[in-house]
Order: sequence, then structure tokens, then C-alpha cells
Amino acid sequence: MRQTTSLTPKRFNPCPEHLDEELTHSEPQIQAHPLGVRPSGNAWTSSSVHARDCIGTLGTLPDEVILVILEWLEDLDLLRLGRTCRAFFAFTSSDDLWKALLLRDGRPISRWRGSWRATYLERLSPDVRPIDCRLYSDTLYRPFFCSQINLSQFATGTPSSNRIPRLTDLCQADFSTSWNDRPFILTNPVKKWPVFTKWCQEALLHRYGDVEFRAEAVDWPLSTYIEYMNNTHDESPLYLFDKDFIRKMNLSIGEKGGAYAPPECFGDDLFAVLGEQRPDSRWLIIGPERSGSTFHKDPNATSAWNAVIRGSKYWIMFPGSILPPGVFVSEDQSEVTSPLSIAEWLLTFHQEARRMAGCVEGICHEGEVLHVPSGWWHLVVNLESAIAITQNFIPRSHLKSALEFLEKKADQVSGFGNDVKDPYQLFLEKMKLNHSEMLEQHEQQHVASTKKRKWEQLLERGDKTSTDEKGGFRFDFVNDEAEDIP
Ligand SMILES: O=C(O)CCC(=O)C(=O)O
Ligand SMILES: [Fe+2]
Repeated sequence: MRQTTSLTPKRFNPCPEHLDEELTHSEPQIQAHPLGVRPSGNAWTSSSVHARDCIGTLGTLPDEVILVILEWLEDLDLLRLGRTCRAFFAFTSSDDLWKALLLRDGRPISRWRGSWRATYLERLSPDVRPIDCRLYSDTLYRPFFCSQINLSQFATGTPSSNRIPRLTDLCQADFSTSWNDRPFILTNPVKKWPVFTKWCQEALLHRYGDVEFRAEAVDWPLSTYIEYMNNTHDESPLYLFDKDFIRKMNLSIGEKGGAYAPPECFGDDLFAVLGEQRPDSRWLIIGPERSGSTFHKDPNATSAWNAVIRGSKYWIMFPGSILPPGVFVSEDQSEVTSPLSIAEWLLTFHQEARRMAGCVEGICHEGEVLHVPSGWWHLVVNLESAIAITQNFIPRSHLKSALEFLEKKADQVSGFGNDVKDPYQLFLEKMKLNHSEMLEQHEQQHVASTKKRKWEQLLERGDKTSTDEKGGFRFDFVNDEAEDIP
């Protein structure tokens, strides 16, 4: 009898004795776990003593809980516990534990040594020998398995109705009238950027190797990050996402001598009226294959463009009104929970997502730029190691959604400096100063649509009251404004 695990629904897991042999035949890309950890289903067919049966009272707890408890231990305690038995050796070798320790202590690392554990232990003992723990655990096997699957398979076979349109370029008028709410890829503009010809890993390393960039919770010299990204097996690799790269790299932006210039079709960015007080808006993004971003909407109802300078990215996107499968939001949408890693989400939900209305997908190749419309959900994965620049902006056509977001979802506004107490009022004031005609137009449209809504509410209430048991049609005005209804 063979068992399957939830992560590999279409694959049979071989029994332990034949694990290496069978994986080499049917799944050449999946290697055996270096510590002999196997999917838990395999325990059913194993006749030997289970390593997990030897860990005492802790053995009554699920594997996930054991790992949470181990997160409380310091380095030496983890090492000591790991020496007590094979099961604990496997548990305490979980690289996420060592990653957390290393990131928590914040000290710079001298060299990346291929895993978080090896990098951390370099300070204590360089000797990290793999042993065969023969432990059956989905919790420990899953990240290892996910780190090895070839994610490019999900970027193929895209149904033609899902394909993100690809255009050479677009003019501002067409963007404003027809494309501001649709994802698309432009194949021309980025190829004219100086950084497109100049930037590659080696060139960046040469020029900025000592400069520190932000990668999630740490600031690492670029040389360390590049060493890491070229030799990591992390399931969800640390992603370099730096919002201060223009200053750090001493770059300028714009058509005249700039390192790059935002594609013209997107027009003015209305957040520019905020000058120094604008929220964060541009990022340098560097990451290895498999790195990327789980499902999210961009901040403050901004739109964005994302330009790939090296590598390629697979995008899967949904309009804001359609929640992607496997993603959960609180009622006011302030909290988004996307509990699965990118690889797990792709394994579990990609097929279903692809069949859903509204789903669009595409690969943004080297030298191309993708448009993310305001409010759209997107998941992005690097199909090969990549260098990209992204900018968030408010196009004229999305002034309404930005103002509404800043006003009605003030608690979700992000990226402003502490000096900005009321982003909505500040934006309104600056828009009045710089684009009064645009704001007036917006206000007129706003009043007209509010009246229309009120009128519809009245009709609805009228309908309901007319069927009231007490009988008799009653026309209720919601408030004073109803007097203005034409
Ligand atoms: O390149 C990526 O990983 C996507 C970045 C992204 O989603 C964003 O900048 O909002
Ligand atoms: Fe995004």
C-alpha cells in the first residue's frame, strides 16, 4: 500500500526503502531529504521503530506545535536537544529556526554558507554533518519538497482567455480611456532604459557590493545578498525589496540622462503633489528563482508598474472584487491572510484559480513592464533570478479610488512618514492647490453619483415599504440631501 500526502495529491510517495530509487525514476527533480525526513504517510508501511516515538511527552504534540515550542530555544539549547535523538536532530535542524535566530540577533554575517543553520553555526562549530534521521513528518518534509518543485510548470498552458495582453507601447490617451483598469505588458519602453543595458548581477556587485540594501527584516551588503541568492534552497527565499535605492545608488530618474524613466503612457502620478511627504513609491527588487510576492493588493489604492530588467516573472491576477482561492480577508479588508507559501499555493490552488472568472496570467520577460491596476490582487513569482524596478502611482483615472481609500480606509493607509497626521486632508489640500480643475470635476461626479445612489435607496425602500404587512406605500426621505434629488 502506498500513501499520498496532501501536498502531492497526484503523486504516490514511495515506501522508505525505495524512496531514492523511485524518486530518481519518476521525479528526477525531487531529491531525497538530506536528513532522511519522509512524508508522514510513509510511516504506515515502515516496520522499523519510528524516530518520533522516542521523544517522550512532546511526541503527543503535532509537529507544527513542536516547532513553535522550539522557536523559544536559544542556539545552544537547540544544539543540545538535537544531540539527544534522531527525531530531535531533524526538528532542530529546521532551517526556519536558524533563520529566525540569525535575523533576530541582527549581527552581520561574514559569509553565506548555503543554509541558515550552517551560516549561523559557523560561529559555534563548522561541523554540520547530515545523518539519516528516518523521521516521517509532513511539516518538515513540505518546505523541502516545495523548494524543489519547478515553478515554471505553472506558467505554461495558460488558457488564451486568461492571457494578459501584450502591447509594444501605449499612448497616454489610450491608457486613460481604455487600459487603466486592465493589466497589460509593454514590450518596448524598458529596452530603452540605460539600466536595461547596464544592470546585471556582476555589474551591480562590482559597483554596489558594499552598499546595504533592505531584504525583508535585514539590511545586508549587496555582496552578501547575492551570495545568498545564488546558493539558497529556501522554500520562500529572502527577497530584496529596497525603497531607498535611488539615494543609495546615486541614481536619477527621467528621460534626460536618468537611469530609467517611467513609461509615458501612465502620465502624471497624482501623489507627486505631496512632494517629500508622499508615501513610499519605488522599490528595487532582487531575488532568486522561487522568490516573489504572495497575493496582495498594492497600498493606498495605487496602481503600479513593474519592470523586469533581468530574469522573468510569472504573474497571476484577479480584479479586486474577486477573492483569489486560498486567500482570506477580514470584513473591512484590513487584514489579508495568505497562509500558504507561493509554491504551496501554486500546487494547491493554481488549477482552480485558472478556471475562475476574472483570472489573468502572464510572464513578464526581461525588458518588459507590467501594469497592475489599482485594487487588483496579484501573486508574483520569479521564474529565474531577477532584477526589477517597481513604482506605485495614482493615475488621473484613479483619483476617485485613491481619495475614497484615504478617506474611508484611513486605518489601512500605509507608507507615509510620521509627520503626516491626516493623509486624506493633506492630499485634498495639495490637489486643490495643484489640480483644482481635476478635483472639482471629481467632486461634481462624486455628488452626482451620491445622489443617484440615494435615489436608488429611496426606490428600494419604497418597494420594501409598499409590501409591508401594515400596508400603504410610504415614501421616507433618508436625510436632507434627498431634497436635491432631481
Ligand atoms: O516583483 C514582485 O515580486 C512583485 C512586486 C509587487 O507586487 C509590488 O511591487 O507590489
Ligand atoms: Fe504588489
